[in-house]
Amino acid sequence: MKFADDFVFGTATASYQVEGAHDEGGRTPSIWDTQCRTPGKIKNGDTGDVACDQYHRWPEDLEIIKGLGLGAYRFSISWSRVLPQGLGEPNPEGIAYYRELCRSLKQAGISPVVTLYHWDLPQVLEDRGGWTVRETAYAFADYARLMARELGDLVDVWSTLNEPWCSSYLGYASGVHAPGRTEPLAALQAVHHLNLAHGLAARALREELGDEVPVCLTLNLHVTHPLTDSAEDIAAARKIDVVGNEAFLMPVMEGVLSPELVEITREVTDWGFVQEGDLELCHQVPDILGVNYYSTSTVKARQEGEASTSGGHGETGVSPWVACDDVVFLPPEGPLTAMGWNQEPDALRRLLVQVSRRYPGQELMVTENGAAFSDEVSSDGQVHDPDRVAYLRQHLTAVAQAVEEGAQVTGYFLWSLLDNFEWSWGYQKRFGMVRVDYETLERTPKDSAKWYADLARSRDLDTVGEDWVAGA
Ligand code: PNW
Repeated sequence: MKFADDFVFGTATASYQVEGAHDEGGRTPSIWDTQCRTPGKIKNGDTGDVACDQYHRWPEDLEIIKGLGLGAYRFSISWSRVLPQGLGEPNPEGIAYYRELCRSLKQAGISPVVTLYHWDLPQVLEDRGGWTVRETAYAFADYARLMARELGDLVDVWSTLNEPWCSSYLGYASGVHAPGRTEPLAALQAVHHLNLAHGLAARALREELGDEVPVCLTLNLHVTHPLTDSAEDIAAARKIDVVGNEAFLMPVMEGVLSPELVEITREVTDWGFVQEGDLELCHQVPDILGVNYYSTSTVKARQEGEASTSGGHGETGVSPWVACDDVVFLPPEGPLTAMGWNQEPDALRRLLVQVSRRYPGQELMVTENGAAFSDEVSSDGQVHDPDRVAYLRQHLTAVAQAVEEGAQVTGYFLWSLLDNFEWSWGYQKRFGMVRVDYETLERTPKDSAKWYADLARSRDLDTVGEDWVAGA
């Protein structure tokens, strides 16, 4: 099985997870700086203050990406680094940093794929209501326009939002993510204002850059199985599909607020905060729909007297699944990754094919896929991570099969380039194909990096990396 010559093999990171330099170069705090300073929110009290120090060490990281022969680097811009007040006066030092990074990537033949929002909202904007207020969506569009003007000549793909599901439901319903609020109504307001933010920003990018430069939106589409084929269990799975996926897909792809979503959430809100004309504004079909995929869930209808579950997404005890108390998430079945997530590669194939059938002609990219495992440095100084190699092989096979079945998937971005700050888990979970020693910040490519480089070179899943298979 071979990938086409123009299929993009890339890798991804996000500003707060790798940059560090939290108080340098004019950057102001984001909601994640605040979250990390709130006791009990992050394992081990970890913060992104230093992270992988990519702010200073990016030339080394660029060399690594180049050495692996990858075609694209997906990274995100720290909003509060370029606009310290969230809006208004830009910070030239912050802009210069990203210009230099993009320019150097291009010079090295690596496409910059830029995400404008990977969860690090300027704290000043959260203080004014964050994603619960529509002003934040307008501020985001202004920020997008500024970036288009400043970096437009250097960026190959513009992605508006990364996983608005996480920003809204983990940020405002379960509180596992910043800003750590646990208010169902706020979460649904955030859903709408994030959709609006995508729409307004996509329009601004298109106005500034024309239709040639692709605009992307990245969603973590949830694959949810009903435990049995009973009508109740099927309805439970559909509920998760609506609250998790339709909440974003329908406004952005179709210009519609899902009637099922309105029905499910009617005890929380009448959606009166959706103003006349908003859905038209949300309706900016991305040139590329980015799909982030890691694992799947199985659910069933809750029986009377049965406890509800949090849906496996954190430990505040409050579920991110607004208005889904009657849905029970089953414990995932092994082999699990270090996150406790199950592995179901074929679900990625089905998901890509399904999305393609629903939106014929839609270009897709897998903007994130990967896994955390408990990698150790072995006595030879190398990091042998056969579990990750197997995970990648299986999931890339699923992508190739989806392409064979007609899905228009044009790229794959391995999450992540580096071990990095894994949000509420801190540095405990390692997703990198390159190991980071958090004492010395030294980078060591794992076996998986060598395997991935091999694939990017040969494009052939049948012959890739036999040397890197465990024990071979
Ligand atoms: C994604 N969930 O996060 C993010 O885009 C990355 O920043 C992150 O490091 C990576 O996946 C690994 O976790 C997710 O609870 C976090 O369903 C949580 C969920 C999904 C994705």
